[in-house]
Amino acid sequence: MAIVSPGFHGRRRADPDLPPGQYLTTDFPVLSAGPTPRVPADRWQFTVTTETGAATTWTWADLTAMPARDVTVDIHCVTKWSKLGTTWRGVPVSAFLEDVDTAADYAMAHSYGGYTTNLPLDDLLDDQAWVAYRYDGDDITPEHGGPVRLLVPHLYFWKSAKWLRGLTLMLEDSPGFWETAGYHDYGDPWREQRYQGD
Ligand SMILES: Nc1nc2c(c(=O)[nH]1)N[C@H]1C(S)=C(S)[C@@H](COP(=O)(O)O)O[C@H]1N2
Ligand SMILES: [Mo]
Repeated sequence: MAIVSPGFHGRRRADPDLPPGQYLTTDFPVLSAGPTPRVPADRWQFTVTTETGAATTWTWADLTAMPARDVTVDIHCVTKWSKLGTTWRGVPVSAFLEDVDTAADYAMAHSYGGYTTNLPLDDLLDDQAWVAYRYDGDDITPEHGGPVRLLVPHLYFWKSAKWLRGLTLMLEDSPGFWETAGYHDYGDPWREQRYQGD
């Protein structure tokens, strides 16, 4: 006699907060392509460079004196874990672009250690992206990108560059570290844009 529990019958209803192909995790996995750079906050610098080479630099003291936001966001890694309701403090990326004269449509985020990732500039504006320096009420640990990481939660989490050190503004899109290896240039988890061509 076959016993079929009604609870396991048919397709399970998907969690509406979970993009296609993702599963929930409650821990916080560390994903780093190389060794963890140790950057003391008092030596951290962040430079925005335009397509003409004009550069503006902020220090940790500058960053932490700027108006910050506390945000609660869901994050989605392309290796299929998602973590819901993560809490961060950061300065909106827009604040660093206000006085910058640019015609660029794209940006390359650069990290201490050499990691890069490309994004459309529009995806860094408004309430979509932060230069983050607190996680869950504490300093961001080095493993998770401290002292400062980019936070762009509406795209796959590889776009959220850890150990952020700069943004280079670009007239044309150009692939970063994972994008050169075949990952998607945009990376929208809701459209499951994992690889080039998705
Ligand atoms: N500098 C740098 N940033 C990075 C990475 C990296 O290897 N180096 N990995 C990316 C990937 S693939 C993911 S999923 C997240 C992981 O962040 P976490 O280690 O805090 O979970 O960081 C992203 N940012
Ligand atoms: Mo990832």
